[in-house]
Amino acid sequence: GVMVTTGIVGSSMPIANGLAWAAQMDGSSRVVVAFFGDGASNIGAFHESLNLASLWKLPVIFVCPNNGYGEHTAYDVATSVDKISTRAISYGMPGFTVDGNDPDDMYAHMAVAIERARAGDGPTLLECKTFRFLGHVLGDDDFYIPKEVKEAAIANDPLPALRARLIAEGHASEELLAAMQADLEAEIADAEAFGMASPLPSVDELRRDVFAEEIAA
Ligand SMILES: Cc1ncc(C[n+]2csc(CCOP(=O)(O)OP(=O)(O)O)c2C)c(N)n1
Ligand SMILES: [Mg+2]
Repeated sequence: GVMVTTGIVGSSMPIANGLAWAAQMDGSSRVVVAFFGDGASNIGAFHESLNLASLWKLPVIFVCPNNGYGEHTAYDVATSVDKISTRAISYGMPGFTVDGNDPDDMYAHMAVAIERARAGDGPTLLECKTFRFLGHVLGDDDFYIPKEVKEAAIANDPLPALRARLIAEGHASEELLAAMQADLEAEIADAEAFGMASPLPSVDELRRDVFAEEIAA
């Protein structure tokens, strides 16, 4: 169900609207989830997309992992609101700030948003607070992130915490999780090998899936 990824900041939202509109026209129960960063929420496409999605009650969920930085720019110096979720008010849709590092909080909010989308009530905006452990690009020494802030975030890494919790609550054993991890790593390695061994796509593919009817080059 992963329809598209793109390197253009803010471009996931209009695309998600198109896919959600298609789902609505088909009368299917599909729900579309658009991911984008805190920086992307300052791009025009964010505002246009939320407006249209709300107006047309599209089955889409706008999920913004707010990691506090857009490239090398801290949230506070680039964004006019304390919480991105409040921007939902302008477009007449529910908006929530969620602990993006807490699986239970994420599950609960996504469940409500999916139910709302499927019921034909329209979109939801979820701002999911998180952090990033590395700089924006390779070779970026992230000098612009206060050292203690980063250290505190790493100490609160949600993945080891979830792993420990799954074991403590008896949902999984250490052996099961290790086996799952090994399987997934092997699958990723296979996919990478397949990609590297595959021929480059032909130029003819450039226009494929762009228009309903193929337009001759
Ligand atoms: C339209 C556009 N402008 C600028 C860039 C360069 N750029 C790449 S990532 C980025 C910052 C994105 O920040 P955010 O939305 O917070 O996403 P994050 O990297 O934190 O997930 C920028 C400005 C781009 N890819 N596309
Ligand atoms: Mg960001």
